[in-house]
Amino acid sequence: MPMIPLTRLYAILDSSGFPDTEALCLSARELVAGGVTLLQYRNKSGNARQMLEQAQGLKDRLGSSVTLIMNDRADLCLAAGFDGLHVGQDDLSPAGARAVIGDGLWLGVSTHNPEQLTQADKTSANYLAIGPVFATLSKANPDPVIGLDGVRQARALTRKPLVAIGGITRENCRSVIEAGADAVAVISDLIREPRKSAEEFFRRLR
Ligand code: 3NM
Repeated sequence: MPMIPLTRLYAILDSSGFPDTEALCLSARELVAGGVTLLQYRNKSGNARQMLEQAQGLKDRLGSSVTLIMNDRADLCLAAGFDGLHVGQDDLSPAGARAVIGDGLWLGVSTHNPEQLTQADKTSANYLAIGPVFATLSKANPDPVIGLDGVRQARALTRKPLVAIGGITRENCRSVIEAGADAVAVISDLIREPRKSAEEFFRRLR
């Protein structure tokens, strides 16, 4: 699989943080104004129809200025014309996901411990995620916190681009990159003031 250009900030828009599609898209535009070029759409509670509508809304408004990644749903990734798919341990397997999306799109895989990371490293995933690095309120039933040591350990186990996730903020992001992550994925610390917060992440991650 080709190496992909990961930017240091990987923004995740979780639909649960927004009252409607307009608010979601507004936040996305603010993130892009703040320099974000890699954005995941995550919706763990909506039905497929609503999800596709929101995803298409994002795609229409953001165009090709951003790499758009769909969480979990390979079908909606294709239907919305997204650039990639992100799967977790309970979603389609990496091989199954790849069979649906084909070779041209990005595939990311969530892992939570060295065993899962080692397994995912053998797949066609273009990048691997590891977490939660710190405590998080954004995920139901999160795995145990791995800390910065978990990031260092993960770094030693893969040469694929490594995305750290879970409880990462402007305050602690630098330490996560210094522990070996190529990028930080963030939900909560981008919600309140997306543009300002994204700009600050980029400043601290230079
Ligand atoms: N996945 P926040 S932690 C979506 O451990 C997600 O794989 C995780 O949100 C994992 O930046 C997490 O608000 C939540 O902590 C990240």
